[in-house]
Amino acid sequence: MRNPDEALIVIDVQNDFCPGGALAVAGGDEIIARINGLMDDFQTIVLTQDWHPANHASFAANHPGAAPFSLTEMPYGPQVLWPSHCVQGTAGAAFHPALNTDPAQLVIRKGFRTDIDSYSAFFENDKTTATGLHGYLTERGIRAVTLVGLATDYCVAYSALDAARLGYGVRVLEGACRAIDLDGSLAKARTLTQAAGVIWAA
Ligand code: VGL
Ligand code: ZN
Repeated sequence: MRNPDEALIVIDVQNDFCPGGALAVAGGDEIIARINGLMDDFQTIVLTQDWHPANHASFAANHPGAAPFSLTEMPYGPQVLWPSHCVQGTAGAAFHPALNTDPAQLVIRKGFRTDIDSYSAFFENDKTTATGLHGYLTERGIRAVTLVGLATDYCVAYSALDAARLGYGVRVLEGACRAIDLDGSLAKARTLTQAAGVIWAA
């Protein structure tokens, strides 16, 4: 059992990020058995769920002429335009059926505001709109977080960076994550988060 001041944060283990899904991450489903096992070690477990309205600004389909995986400029900075994914209430947005959701005490939904994407479990992509997770973890006395899930180089890495900036001890278990790896995004994510003090473990 880990210390009671440590939380396991399971990022976006949803059907659309697994093989066959709308924004499938290669091998996304391979991590689920290990994540289920890790849950036995933690007393605080949080799941995040990417949860977009169909007209979400991060969807290429909502930008006429734009190709999926191209970049656009949002008021808060550059934004990748994704294939439509994790639309609220759809099967693609549901947790993968193999994920054990029973031990989780909190599900944080993110990306539900039409005009802002939200990679991080703590802040939306404008870097100021809070999801409420920091308040929850603070009230539960959590000082360190272990991050696992999908995708390593987007939602996991952005969550890790914010957690480090908020003062948590942060560990990413890379073997319990899978990456999209778009234009070197995985290497960039590793460099940025390590510079912020995030520990990458197998
Ligand atoms: C994610 C791209 C778009 C993720 C979510 O979970 O990493 N990536 N929405
Ligand atoms: Zn998304």
